[in-house]
Amino acid sequence: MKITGIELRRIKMPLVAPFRTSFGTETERDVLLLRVVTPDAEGWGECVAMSDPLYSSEYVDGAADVLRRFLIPALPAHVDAHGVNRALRPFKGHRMAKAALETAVLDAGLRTSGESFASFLGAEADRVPCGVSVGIMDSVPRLLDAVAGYLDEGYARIKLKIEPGWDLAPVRAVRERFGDDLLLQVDANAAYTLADAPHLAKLDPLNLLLIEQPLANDDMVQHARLATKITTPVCLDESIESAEHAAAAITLGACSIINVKPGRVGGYLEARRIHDLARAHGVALWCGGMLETGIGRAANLALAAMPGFTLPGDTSASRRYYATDITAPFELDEGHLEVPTGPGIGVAPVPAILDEVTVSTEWITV
Ligand code: NPQ
Ligand code: MG
Repeated sequence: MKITGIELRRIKMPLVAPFRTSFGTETERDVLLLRVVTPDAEGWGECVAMSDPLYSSEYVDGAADVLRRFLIPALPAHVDAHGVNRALRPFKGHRMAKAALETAVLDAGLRTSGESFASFLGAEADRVPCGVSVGIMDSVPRLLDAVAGYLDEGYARIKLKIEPGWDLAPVRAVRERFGDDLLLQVDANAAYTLADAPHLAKLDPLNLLLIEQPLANDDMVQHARLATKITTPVCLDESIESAEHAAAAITLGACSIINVKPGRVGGYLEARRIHDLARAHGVALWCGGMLETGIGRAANLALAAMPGFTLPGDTSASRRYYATDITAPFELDEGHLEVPTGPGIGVAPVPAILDEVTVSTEWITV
């Protein structure tokens, strides 16, 4: 496939409500979109980096810079997704930028051949159960109202963001109010240290599905220690940036569950490697979320439909984050989202909506 050029487009999407995690509060999503243009088709990719390097070291301006300065110029004249992966391999890090480029090229190629992203990945389900991530709130009553609202919408699983000072009381309150059958898990975004193990063990009686990334991203050994001190299963998010990291975590016993985010691991091909590895080791997977627009959401649904993804993901409906999505909105149906079946990722931005949220565009000839 020959690439004519690539458009970098910055959009600004207001969130329906502020989203607070242990690393900060977001009120709008600053997104970099890639549009790969070929003679036969266009492909889309969404970069999941945040505007500030708070979740990981990547940030949107940095991703745009490395794309225009190094990654896009390294593409061969004729390329497929595996070729992109190979061409980008010499450059260290910048996995979210690489993932966006690989996805856009993959989408263009699949649209040309007429195959869906789900079929390409080896997905088996045609709909996936969805969970929702609930931010840190000002008070427990507000949290209970928010959770009640999401359960009314049909979400199959609730994830509560936690941090020191916002953990035992809110999680206990949610468990007490909504009962033992609620699928409930927590995400600390690296806010604790191993010294907090006795405190985190107080979550044990609450029957959580998992605790996600309790310790720092580079604390793999400490996560293995923590896993022996608490009964809640440990799930890793930030720590897993590649299939090699996943193999190390599994060998160490640092986690029994992995949150897979294609952006964090450098793309869907790497995400598929992690899928195959984890499945072979009986490690459960679920698809994470980075407040994606419909573009990233569509591709994540294809991933979440692979057979190793056995837990509900953070693949929420469009309206969880955005009053108006840039694609046709994804809407819950009995707690599930449908996996797109059209060629490529199966969705495209609505031009008028996209123009309205666009802050800047840049065209790079390849
Ligand atoms: C997580 N996501 O699993 C993340 C982290 C996260 C859905 O909980 C702007 C952009 C704000 C990306 C806040 C969920 C964000 C963000 C949190 C990602 O750890
Ligand atoms: Mg997380």
